[in-house]
Amino acid sequence: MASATIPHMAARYPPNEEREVALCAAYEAAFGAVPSGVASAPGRVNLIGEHIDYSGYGVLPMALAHDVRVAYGLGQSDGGDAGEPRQGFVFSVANIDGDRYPPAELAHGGLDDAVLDKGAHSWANYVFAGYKGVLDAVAEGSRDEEPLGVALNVMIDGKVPPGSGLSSSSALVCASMLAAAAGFGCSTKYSPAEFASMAAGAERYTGVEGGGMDQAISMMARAGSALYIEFDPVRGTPVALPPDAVFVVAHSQVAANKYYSQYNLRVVETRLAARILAAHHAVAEPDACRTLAAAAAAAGLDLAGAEQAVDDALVKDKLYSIAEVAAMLDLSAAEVVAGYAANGALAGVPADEPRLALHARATHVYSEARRVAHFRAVCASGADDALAELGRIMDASHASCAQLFDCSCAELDALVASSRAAGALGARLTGAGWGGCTVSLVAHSQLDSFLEHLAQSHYGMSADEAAAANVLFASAPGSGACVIEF
Ligand code: ADP
Ligand code: NG1
Ligand code: MG
Repeated sequence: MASATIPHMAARYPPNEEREVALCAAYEAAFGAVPSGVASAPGRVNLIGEHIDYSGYGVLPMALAHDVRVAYGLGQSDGGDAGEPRQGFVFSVANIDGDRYPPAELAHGGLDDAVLDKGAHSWANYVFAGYKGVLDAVAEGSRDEEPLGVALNVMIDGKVPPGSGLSSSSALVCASMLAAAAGFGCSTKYSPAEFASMAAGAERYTGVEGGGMDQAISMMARAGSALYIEFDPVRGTPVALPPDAVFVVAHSQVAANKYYSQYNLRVVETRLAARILAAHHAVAEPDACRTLAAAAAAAGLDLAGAEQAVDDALVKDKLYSIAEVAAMLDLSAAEVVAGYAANGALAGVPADEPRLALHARATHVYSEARRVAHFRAVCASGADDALAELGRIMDASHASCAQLFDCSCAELDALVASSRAAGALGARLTGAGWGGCTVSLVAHSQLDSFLEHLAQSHYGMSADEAAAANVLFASAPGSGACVIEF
């Protein structure tokens, strides 16, 4: 049964766990007060279903043990009493790794002037985004004349490798959101699914037009199973993985920052493909088809039918220009950009430049959604050859990501090849790609030899050294976000 709220645990202060001791000491040093609690949220590894959440299709991630922790406490109000609301709210943000992530503040007088600068990448924006997501939710239930905000201090300690496709960004947004919600006194008011949806919307304030997978698994995970996550509305179904399967994460050692990647461009390509499919099938409300899932549903197509429809409506291997798409949709080029290219994804692209690989992107999405269904069916089957079949599905996913979605890179492809040579039954990139990590499926009996072989062949070190360097580790389905209150 899904839990009604994010788990809250009471704990004595000072804590005795090593990481929490250091985090709380850093908080005390920075803010001269004792924190009220610590919110934590995990990163994840996605097993199958890449780049399809923002097209409305279900995905299958599991939470990692690696998490982001946020110590929080109310700041000083103007009157000097902790927690007293005031007209000018200050949200003070600091990081245990202050050299890399310097302190920052979001000062505002209400909802309207709590604005993030999407035009620049800043680590603190992910923290501000979590706070602003709570502010938005609180604003819905408040009266206009109420000053809205809370004076809050937070200290961050993140252990999810950043820019690695393991969702450090969403772990940071989710943990920050829960810390802010605790500050606002509403951290038990929303369900994990509601928080997941709030956090997915909030992370878009950073300028990345993401789906909802990462926030959903971080808020909703339960130890012991992967989660099949569906959208609109967000919901999760636990999936038991075969007992002899181990999923191993390996790092390509290429950093992949989503803010600077082609991520938003992919979102636009899938949206445009959806709109063209809807027009091709003369559906009743084509403008309502913002995702490939919506377009297939409106046209009454199952996934195999949708893949066929892509062949009928779009030209294989063709790169479309904005002007060509505009002509197909009976719009101007400016209307295409204004209506479909969120967060400046087409900024600076000349209207007649052939840039949009619509057939390939849509074919990936529909075929990947089929692979997710196949993967779940194999997990449920208990068949003798289940692991071999899951491995084949993962291999096919990687090929589709690399060839059709163009989100791999030479280093990821090489790591996938090394992983197979080391004994993986299947391997693929995980997360957005263009660097970051792979996930490999390994039979439990082969785990030690796989880790040793891959560590030596790919990283030139022992398995223990690779684990210590956080570049190669076996993962088990971890638990979701929680709040510890002192
Ligand atoms: P991913 O989610 O795959 O790790 P993203 O590019 O989406 O990659 O997010 C990485 C960004 O998240 C970093 O550039 C940084 O701004 C922020 N971030 C992640 N972890 C931390 C951390 N521990 N402290 C501060 N910022 C972090
Ligand atoms: P990463 O690479 O972990 O930031 C991103 C998106 C997901 C999903 C995957 C690709 C965000 C917050 N995350 O993950 O929604 O689209 O890429 O499957 O944008
Ligand atoms: Mg991310």
